Amino acid sequence: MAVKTNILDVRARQVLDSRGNPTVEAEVESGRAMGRASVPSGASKGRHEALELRDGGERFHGMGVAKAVGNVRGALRRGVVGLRVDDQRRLDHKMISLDGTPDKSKLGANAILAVSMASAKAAANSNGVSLFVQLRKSGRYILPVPMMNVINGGEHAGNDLAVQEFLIEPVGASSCAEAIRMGSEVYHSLKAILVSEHGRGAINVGDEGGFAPPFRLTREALGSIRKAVSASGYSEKEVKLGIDAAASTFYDEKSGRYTLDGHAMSGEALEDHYARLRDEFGLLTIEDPFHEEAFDDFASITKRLGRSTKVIGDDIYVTNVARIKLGIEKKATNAVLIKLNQIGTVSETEDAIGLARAAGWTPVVSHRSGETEDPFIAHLATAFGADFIKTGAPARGERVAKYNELLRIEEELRSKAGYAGRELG
Ligand code: 2PG
Ligand code: MG
Repeated sequence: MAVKTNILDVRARQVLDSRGNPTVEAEVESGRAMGRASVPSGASKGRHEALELRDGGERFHGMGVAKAVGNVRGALRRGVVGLRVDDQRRLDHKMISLDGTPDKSKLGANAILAVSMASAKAAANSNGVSLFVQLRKSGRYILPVPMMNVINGGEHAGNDLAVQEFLIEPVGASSCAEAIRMGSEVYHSLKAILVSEHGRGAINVGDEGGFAPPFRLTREALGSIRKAVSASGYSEKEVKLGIDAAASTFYDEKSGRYTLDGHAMSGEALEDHYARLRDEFGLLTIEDPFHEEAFDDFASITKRLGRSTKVIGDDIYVTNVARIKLGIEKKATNAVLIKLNQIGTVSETEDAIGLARAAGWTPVVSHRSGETEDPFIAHLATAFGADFIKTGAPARGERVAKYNELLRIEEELRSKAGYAGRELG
């Protein structure tokens, strides 16, 4: 006989993500409560990510996830009904073994992750606690520094900026709520500066809610953000800048060169270019400076800039413990981006964060460019003590869903919560 905390039923459906593409939403029902979760989807994906199962064919231009939804309703439901809703590891490992492939390509990482996340929420709701408490029950919680993507380029926007993301990081705030206020103020100052200097067309936004001005050069984008920080009354120490180059997207495998800022560059020349940008703009974070297999180039820039800059690996690691281990061996970076859907279960995501922490690296919990209104990652970042959370501009519903959830979490924790900012500045 099932007790009240066992999984009684699992449901799933197709819903739309923020780019208007279908994605998987699942519901896990325990005797006491229900948990609902939906999965995000990337545009600049790492080659080694777990597989996002898409239908192909004509419906939704091939982007349908009816097969993944079918897998939740069929194989996954049959496999997990009866398991304890609060034994996340057992549940996740059951689904991993039902799939049986290294990249979750049989059932789809989107199917498996939706159930994994929904189950964590069902457990929290069954116990009457917030999700972050369910994910980690003890210890002092530290709220992450928001990394807000205020200018979009690369595959996230229709402009000519090769660098994908230009981020503001309010490390000088005294709380997460204050950081979110500072971020919103800088975002609006930037909007005014872009309108007055480049006209109203410059404030159209990209996939993550950041502006997509008609710039070509990395320096133009960073320069206007720096102006916005100062126009908002903040110093460069209080609000740091960062970039996600997503360099695989401007790397040409044939020539071995990167095309950025009007030049085709070798890895070495690109490192020099980043070093100059770092010196000029005091970049606190540089994500994916090189393509996703360039462990040695990553190690070289980390050695050179890593004392004061977080070199973050995203596409190179894809939240995969085996690849992060390789990175640790090679001293490739000093920080790692964490995305649930790159690996496909909550437990494996927790393991990736734990491994990074043990190596002294900085974990950065991240959204995807295609998101839903699900605020799961706000809880994940709080529960596992991520130093940063990257979840887009302080605008657009699917982005602010996460920032607003952090406000609620901080309010719930009151003085019991710290803010990760100060030590990072
Ligand atoms: C990234 C992400 C999120 P995408 O590269 O870090 O900002 O983009 O989801 O398109 O991979
Ligand atoms: Mg990235």
